[in-house]
Amino acid sequence: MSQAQAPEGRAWIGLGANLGDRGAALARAVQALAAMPATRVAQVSGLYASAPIDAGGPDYLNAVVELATSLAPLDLLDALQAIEQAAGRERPYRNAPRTLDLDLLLYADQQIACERLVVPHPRMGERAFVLLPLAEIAPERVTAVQLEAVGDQRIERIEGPEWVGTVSGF
Ligand code: A4P
Ligand code: MG
Repeated sequence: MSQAQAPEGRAWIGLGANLGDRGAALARAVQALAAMPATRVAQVSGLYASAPIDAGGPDYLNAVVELATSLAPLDLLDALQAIEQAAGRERPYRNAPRTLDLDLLLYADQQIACERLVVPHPRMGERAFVLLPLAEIAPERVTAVQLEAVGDQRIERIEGPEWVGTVSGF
């Protein structure tokens, strides 16, 4: 990893898991995010259980984390993918059930479109499992119209932000 330094800015990461010990995987992921170079965890949303969208398999656990980071976007993506791999992520097909998915949702106010990275995440605006936890910690980044549009998706907030400390494995 080149670890090019950018001025410190905010980035929001979507966390999801629907295989294995999902809560422990997400809690360990937050710990791994906090251990990335030039990065700290600024905020953690509550923990949500959600029905799979555009995918099959068991229900997901989802959350969103706000980072303060000096990593440049592609270095941040490299670090996220390394954490996914360490969590045993396999990619048999698109939207396959997964032990851990880390998506870069937003990087400051930047718009990025290159082969490996599109930011804002192109599907985030249609997904309750992103919008609800994001609205908790960054309400200015989510609109009422977006929230209304995903109102029919099955999702439940099962814990507040303290889940990070209470789920086993952290
Ligand atoms: N990539 C491009 N832009 C980004 C970005 N902003 N963040 C590229 C992360 N990666 C980005 O991702 C494939 C490639 O996308 C990466 O190599 C990267 O270069 P992946 O994680 O390997 O594959 P994927 O998970 O199948 O795709 P993706 O895009 O993560 O899927 P989605 O669209 O996020 O959907 N339902 C519920 N309830 N909860 C969920 O968490 N997740 C999905 C995954 C589907 N349904 C779900 C959930
Ligand atoms: Mg992904």
